[in-house]
Amino acid sequence: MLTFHDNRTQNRRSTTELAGGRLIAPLECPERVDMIAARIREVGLGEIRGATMHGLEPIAAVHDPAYIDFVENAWADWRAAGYTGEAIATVWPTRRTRCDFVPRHIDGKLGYYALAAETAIEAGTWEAARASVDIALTALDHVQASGEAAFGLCRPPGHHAAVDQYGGYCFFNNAAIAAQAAREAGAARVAILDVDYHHGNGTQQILYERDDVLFVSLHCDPLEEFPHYLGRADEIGAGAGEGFNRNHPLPPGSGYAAWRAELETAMNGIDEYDPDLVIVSLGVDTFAGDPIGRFKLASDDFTDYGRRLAGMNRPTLFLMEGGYAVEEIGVNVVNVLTGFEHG
Ligand code: SP5
Ligand code: ZN
Repeated sequence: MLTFHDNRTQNRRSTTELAGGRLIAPLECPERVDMIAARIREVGLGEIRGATMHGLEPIAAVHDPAYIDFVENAWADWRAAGYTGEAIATVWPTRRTRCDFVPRHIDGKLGYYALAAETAIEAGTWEAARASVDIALTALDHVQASGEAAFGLCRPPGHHAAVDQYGGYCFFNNAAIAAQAAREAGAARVAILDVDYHHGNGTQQILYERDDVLFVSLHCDPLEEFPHYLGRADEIGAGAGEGFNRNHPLPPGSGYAAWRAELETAMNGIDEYDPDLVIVSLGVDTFAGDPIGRFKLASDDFTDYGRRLAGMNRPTLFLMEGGYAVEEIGVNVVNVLTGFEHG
C-alpha cells in the first residue's frame, strides 16, 4: 500500500497543551509521524510519496471562509496583541451569551472558533493543517486513479474540526474534505468509518444533514470522554441526513471483543449503504497503552480488524487521526494496514 505524506506537517511544533490544570508537552507531536514512517519502512509496506498542493478550494467546500481566514491569521493576530505564549482560548460564547457575531479581538475570536482549550495555535499551525489536507487529497487521488487502497499520513488530525471550529488537536477535517472531493469527482455515495477512540464530532456535524456521505463512528461514550457534548447513539442525522449518522459509543475499559462486535454492526450498515468509497478515520488511541484512551486493544487486535476491514471489499482511503502511545504507534497503525492488505 502507498503512503502519502508531506514534511510541512512537521512545522506544527506546539509546546503547550492544557491538560489536568497544567501546560504539558502536546501529545499530538511530530514524533508520531516519524515512528509511523519508520515502521512503514521497516516492514516494507510500500513507498512513501509526497503530497501535491490542492489549494484552498476543497477546504472552502467544507469549512466556513471566515474560519479559514481565522486559522490563517490567528497566530499573527495573537502576536500583534502582545502575547508571548502560544494562542490558547480562555473565554467562550456559552448558553447565556451571544454567538451571533465574531468579536474583533483575538481573545474573542479564539473562543468563538475553539471547541476546546487544550489545542494551542503556534507559528507552524496553518501550514501544517493545510499540508494535512493536501496529504488526504493526494491519497484520495491515488485511490480514485488506481482503485487501490492508500494511506494518508495526515497530521494534524481532522475529525474534531467542524465547519467553523478547531480543537481536539484538529483544524481542518481531512476526512470530510476528502469525502466532499470524492463526491465532486463522481462518487455517488461515500462512507466514513471513524475508529478513533474519540467521537468524530466535527465529521458528524459537517455531514449531519446529508445522505450522500454516511458517517459511522465507534468511540468512547461522550458521557465519560472527550468531546463530551456529541457522540451519543440517539444522534442519527437530520433532514435528508436522517438515518445516515450512526454512533456506536462504548464504555471506558472496553476490550477488543466488545469493540469488534460493534465494528461488525458498523460494517453491516456500510455494506447495506453500498458506498463507492470508504474513508477510514484511523485513530489508534484505542490501544491499551494509550496515555489518554481507555480502551484495551492489543497490537495484534489492530491486525485483526485491518483484515476485517478488507472484507468490506471497497476502495478504501485510510486517513491518520489520533493515537498517542508514541513508542507503539508505528506498529499499531501499520498492523491495521498490513492486516488489510493480507485480508
Ligand atoms: C484526534 C484526537 O484523538 N484528539 C483527542 C483530543 C483529546 N483532548 C482532550 C483529552 C482530555 C483527556 N483527559 C484524560 C487525561 C487522562 N490522564
Ligand atoms: Zn482520538
